[in-house]
Amino acid sequence: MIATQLSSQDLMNLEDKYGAHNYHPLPVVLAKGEGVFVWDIEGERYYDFLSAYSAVNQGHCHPRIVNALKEQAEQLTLTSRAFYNDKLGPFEKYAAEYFDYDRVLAMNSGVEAVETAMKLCKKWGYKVKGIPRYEAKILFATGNFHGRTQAIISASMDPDATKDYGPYLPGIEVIPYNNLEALKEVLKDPHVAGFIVEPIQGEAGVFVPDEGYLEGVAKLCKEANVLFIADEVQTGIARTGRLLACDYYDIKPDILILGKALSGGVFPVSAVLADDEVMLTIKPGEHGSTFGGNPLACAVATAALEVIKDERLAENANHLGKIFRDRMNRLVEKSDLVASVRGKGLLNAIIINDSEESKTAWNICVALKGNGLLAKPTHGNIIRFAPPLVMTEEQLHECCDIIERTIERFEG
Ligand code: IF1
Repeated sequence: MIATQLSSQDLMNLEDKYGAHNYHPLPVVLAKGEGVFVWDIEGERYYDFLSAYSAVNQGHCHPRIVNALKEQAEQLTLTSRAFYNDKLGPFEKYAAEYFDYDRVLAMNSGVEAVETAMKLCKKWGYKVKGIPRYEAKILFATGNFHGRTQAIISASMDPDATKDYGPYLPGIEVIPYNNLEALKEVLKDPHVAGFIVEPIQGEAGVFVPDEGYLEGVAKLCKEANVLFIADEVQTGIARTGRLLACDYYDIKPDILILGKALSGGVFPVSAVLADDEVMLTIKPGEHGSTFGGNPLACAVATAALEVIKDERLAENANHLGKIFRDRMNRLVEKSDLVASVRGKGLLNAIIINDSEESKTAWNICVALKGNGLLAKPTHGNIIRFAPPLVMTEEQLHECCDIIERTIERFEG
């Protein structure tokens, strides 16, 4: 290492001194990524079992996506939507056909796409459903996570996300997740415009709802003339072993929200998809963003979606996910520390047998890091495991060995 180079500790100190203290990262400073691996600045290699919260489904620095970025960066990066660009239309057509919707509205971050879905939902509520002016309500589920803006945290139940950020946005009602009776009851209210829900709750700890729940949601919403809106920012784009988590249940949301892996983690790209009846309620000048639909994002997102199909990443996630849960279930039987494993495809979590306030899950993640695998606890005693979907079966077994070995040593 050259003498002038900063150490991991120096770099962590810089963030501590000059950055906002809004995160508590694992003490590792990454400098390079390729496929399922990342390297820290000392050159130590790790399996990445977070994938930037499921943004890097296609693997780090996927050459095809990075090439699309490079090529487009030398041509045209941003025009704003004041003018047309030659990449947006082709991307919209590709993505609309890919996910089977009439139209696409491109934004940047996931939370912006959720905000966009809320605005679309309200517009539709007033203009199509005929809800009296400013009486529209949007339903959310307990345990939800949809991002960090003022509007979105108004639906959150998490004190960390909401405390001292009031007053909150009105017109939001939170109902219990995984509970069709509660939904049925609240749908009696004719002012409900939509229900925004994650098919599998990520932040809540990879909570997979009961069989029949999502089909029930789709059906009840349809009967009540309420929009069923799926936030697939985290579950979408092959992560759960299908292109969309909703595909498991053969249901099609009225509004589909995508982000994260839509760009393979290369660049912030998000999108809202809907059919004409919903999407065309927003007229010119009524919504937008400087960067939304920029040519760089469109080139990157098109490549990212092509990679998902061409490399059959949904199929791989489905296959490897079964192996992963099998291996973890064997660990559950052997170990007192691991209470259970749950998930679909390569979105999984193990539940550590300890109180939510305990540091056990955190300490296990620090030990995993020492053994060459990066993961992060969510909600105290839950560890999420979400590697890039380009992993091989052999690599997955090696990772399961690392997890097993780490946890066994931890017990001893
Ligand atoms: C943070 C969790 C993941 C999301 C769903 C919208 C968004 C997210 C279902 C907003 C974002 C993130 C953001 C990140 C942590 C993270 C997360 F742990 F909080 F739950 F992924 F697991 N809908 N999820 O999961 O997308 O605006 O961030 O692009 O610290 O906020 P964004």
